[in-house]
Amino acid sequence: MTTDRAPVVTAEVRQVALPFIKPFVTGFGVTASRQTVLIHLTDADGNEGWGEGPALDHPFYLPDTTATTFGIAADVALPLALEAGDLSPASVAASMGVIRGNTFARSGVEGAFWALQAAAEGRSLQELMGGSGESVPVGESLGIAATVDETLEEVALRLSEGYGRIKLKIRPGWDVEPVRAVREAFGPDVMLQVDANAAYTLADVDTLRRLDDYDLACIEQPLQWDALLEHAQLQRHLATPVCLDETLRSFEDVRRALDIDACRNVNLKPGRVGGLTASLRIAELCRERGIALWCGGMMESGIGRAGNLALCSAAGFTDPADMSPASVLFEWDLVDPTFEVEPDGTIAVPVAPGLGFAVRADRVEAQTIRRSVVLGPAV
Ligand code: OSB
Ligand code: MG
Repeated sequence: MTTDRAPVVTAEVRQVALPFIKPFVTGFGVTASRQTVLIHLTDADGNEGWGEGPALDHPFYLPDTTATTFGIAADVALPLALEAGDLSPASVAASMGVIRGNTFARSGVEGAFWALQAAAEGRSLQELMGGSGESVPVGESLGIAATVDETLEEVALRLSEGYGRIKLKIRPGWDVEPVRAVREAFGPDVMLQVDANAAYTLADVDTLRRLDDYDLACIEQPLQWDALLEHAQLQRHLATPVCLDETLRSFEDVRRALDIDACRNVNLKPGRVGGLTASLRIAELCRERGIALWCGGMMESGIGRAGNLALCSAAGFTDPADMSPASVLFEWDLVDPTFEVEPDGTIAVPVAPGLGFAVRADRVEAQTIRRSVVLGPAV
């Protein structure tokens, strides 16, 4: 199926500014600006592939940043990928396998090769990934607000729009109170969970245990980003399932976490685990082990979201995805038309061949901060 592929003729990496509607406030601080990294390929038949490496501008979520992602993608990951025997995503992932960490860079490059292969074969990303179904259920991830009333207002809005699950960002001083208020205002049937973005330590176990009273689907990343063992200790004291985000940066990380019961719920972000190939393996592992699994988000543009949407239509995904549409996050998207959440709380999975969305190359060009054209071998 991947034989006789036309060669790649252009390959470039871009750092692009996305126009945030408002800052995103979490347990790791305030994120006021959002730049992302795009990888763009064309082949000799005129097919295109776009990928996105959605690290944040700063190293307060994980060590990767927009700048490190741009540099590693341009200097190492994309040159290695171009040397892969065939251009299939699996070969590209294998050839980038010598890179340690830098998962967002590897994921962005691999994503571009997924989209290119889909375009070359005239198939959708969903078909290529073996997904099924017309749409996927989604929830909303709410940043920390100035007041509980503001939070209640936004939850009411999202529930009225159909979102099937609410995730509240928490941090010390903003945890039991907003959770109690949301549970009391919207009742027991709303699927509710929290995300601490690593803002607590084991000394906070009493506070975290109080959250057991609110029937949360999970507590996401309560402890430090690399605190695998501590999460296993914490899970023993909590009825609520621990979900890991920051700590899980590869297939092996997920396997280890499940082996020691450090989490009973998995947030899977392709960017964070190094790409869609690793993501599909993780989904299979979670399915075998009967672990709750959902697709997280990195406030990607529609370019990154395209891969996420196809991914979470594959087997193994049990819970709604973090997939706020561009209309919630940005002034506009890099794809046009972009997607919206339907009244039934789902987003339609793109069916068009290739990426599945039309990229607004004019916006990409206008928003580009820097660009690197890859011509030669890896550093
Ligand atoms: O912790 O899940 C997180 C965004 C950036 C970095 C970390 C996280 C998030 C989100 C966003 O919660 C969810 C989305 O992309 O819609
Ligand atoms: Mg998270």
